[in-house]
Amino acid sequence: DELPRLLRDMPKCELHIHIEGSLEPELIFALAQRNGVALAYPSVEALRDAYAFTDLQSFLDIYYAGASVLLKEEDFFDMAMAYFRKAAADNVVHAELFFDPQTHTDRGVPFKTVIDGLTRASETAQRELGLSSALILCFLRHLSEEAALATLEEALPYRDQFIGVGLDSSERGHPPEKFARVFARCRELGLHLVAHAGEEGPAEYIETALDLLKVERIDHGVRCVEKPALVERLAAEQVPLTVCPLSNIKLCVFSSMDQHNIGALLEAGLKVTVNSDDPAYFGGYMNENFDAVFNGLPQLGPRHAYQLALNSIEASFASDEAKSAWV
Ligand code: ES4
Ligand code: ZN
Repeated sequence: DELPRLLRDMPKCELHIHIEGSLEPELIFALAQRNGVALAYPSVEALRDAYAFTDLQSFLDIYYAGASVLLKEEDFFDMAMAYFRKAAADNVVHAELFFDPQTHTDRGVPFKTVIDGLTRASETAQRELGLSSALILCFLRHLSEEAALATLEEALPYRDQFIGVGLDSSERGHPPEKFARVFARCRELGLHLVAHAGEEGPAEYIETALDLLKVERIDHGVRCVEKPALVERLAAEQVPLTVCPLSNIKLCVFSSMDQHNIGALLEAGLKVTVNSDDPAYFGGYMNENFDAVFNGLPQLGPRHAYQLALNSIEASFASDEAKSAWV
């Protein structure tokens, strides 16, 4: 069977990866030691054993705790380089990385420390691995819009080091319209716009993200199926959905991979992509996600694999010139 090799070898883009979610337990412990940070877990094994999530919030609590070891520019560099090596091994040719500056600035880590470490890793990955990448700044939706606006102001001196903004963290009770003003400002600045919507939150959040925030892609979006008219719209407008299959299983959005709707969405003509979300927490990087999807949904074959890879290239914010080199 050629399918496993095709999944592994085809060039692909990753469009939904929280770089703080690539922090493996071993690196968390190494950075805790290097920085003299105390952890609530006695060992790597004990930390990994705590990765049993019931919903998004139960994950976010442990994800923010893990990020507490990141203090110096070198820490952000080491974290991103570890991810880039994994991505390159999976034949990811281009990655767009989410980062959560508020998680760090609220602990007293300067914005510059965060973005300079990530930028230096991005440049190193291009040079040493031939992997292109870009950064997308995410606002934490459980915090206020005023806090997001302040973060944007802090980020503006580094405008050339990121290509867009997104919206992540706790979805329910924090609808897109809460961030209408900050997204309008980002739009004026010429930034790309994306938002998490329809992961745990309702299908309406996908509609308001598109109509009020004017996002270009929806992160997750799997709950669109609850509104048939929305599914039709997403297909007609070819709105990319950055779906994260292993994440959805670990956070109990679907009970198992054979229940996942990615195959149905793809068959319905939506511009679906496969992504790892928080690979250190959810059981794998890009190729583990592709393997899990194609093992769990045996109706999918090489034609679907090719379409998913093509979608990821087309839905990326890379230049047309770069894209034409990958197809
Ligand atoms: C996230 Cl899976 C997920 N959803 C929302 N926000 C996040 N931040 C990191 N991972
Ligand atoms: Zn995500």
